[in-house]
Amino acid sequence: MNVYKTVTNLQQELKKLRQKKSIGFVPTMGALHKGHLSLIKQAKNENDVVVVSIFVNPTQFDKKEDLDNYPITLDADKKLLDEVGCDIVFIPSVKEIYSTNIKSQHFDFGGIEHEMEGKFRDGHFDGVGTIVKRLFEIVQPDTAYFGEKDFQQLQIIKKLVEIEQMPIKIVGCTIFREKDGLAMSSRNARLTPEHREVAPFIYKILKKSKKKFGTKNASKVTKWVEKKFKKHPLLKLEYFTIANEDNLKTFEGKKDPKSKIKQRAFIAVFAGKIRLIDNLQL
Ligand code: PAJ
Repeated sequence: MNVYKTVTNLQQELKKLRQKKSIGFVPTMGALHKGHLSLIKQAKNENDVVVVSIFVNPTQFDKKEDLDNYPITLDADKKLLDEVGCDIVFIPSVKEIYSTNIKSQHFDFGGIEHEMEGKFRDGHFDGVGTIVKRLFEIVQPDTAYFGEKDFQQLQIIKKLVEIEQMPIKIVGCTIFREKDGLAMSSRNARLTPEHREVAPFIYKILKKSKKKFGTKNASKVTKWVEKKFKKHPLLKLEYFTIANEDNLKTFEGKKDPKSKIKQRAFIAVFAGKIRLIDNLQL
């Protein structure tokens, strides 16, 4: 596996490869776990060459504390990437990416940026759009892989390539979970043992909501979830929303099995100081 820290060196290598080989790309912020690796394995199956980037992007953090506490495990990451057969890893510095102007570009993603995460994380999707656009320009992959774990992010990236007219196929990958159902996340390692023990409650509630949504309308299911969390001693609900997958607008009615538009339940929960998100197609 080749490791590159500068755009120039990476592009020199990619220029040669691009003539004959398809390039799959998986952008990450490191602290890799099996969720990330599942994306890389899929990219590996579908492309000749796999590029992974590791870059903790400062402009997508709305809280400085969150950025400062973001886990950095570069040696372990490189080992995992090697084992899973990654060909190229790009680990740029902040200066390499942003020069001296560490600012986001402002994007209009047609409204999906204002729903759910957009309401609670100011400027987050401008930061994500800025870094992914920059990485796409640098790597110019044929296909890029994103997890459904961050479903709103996945939809934003699909919109980004459309707006910027980038010839890149965006592939969404299913959520990889712990045995007890907790969605894998770099943040899980920061949970206290008590919070880690109760965290699978989030996925259990999502599954129960799915069952209930079969017969009850979405607002009723939402109220039921809110009541469940009010009673929970350790987990604090930030939001639970049933929304359309395409425009991410809140859906309040009953499930229509004939409709082409699917709904998904989205949830954000505080387990102590750690914010966890998850979602499930209904
Ligand atoms: P990061 O949180 O490191 O995630 C990198 C990719 O892994 C994202 O596409 C994310 O959705 C996916 N992922 C994380 N946990 C997953 C899980 N349990 N199952 C499946 N996929 C999972 O998301 C980011 O970084 C950044 O915002 C980034 C896109 C790199 C831009 O900075």
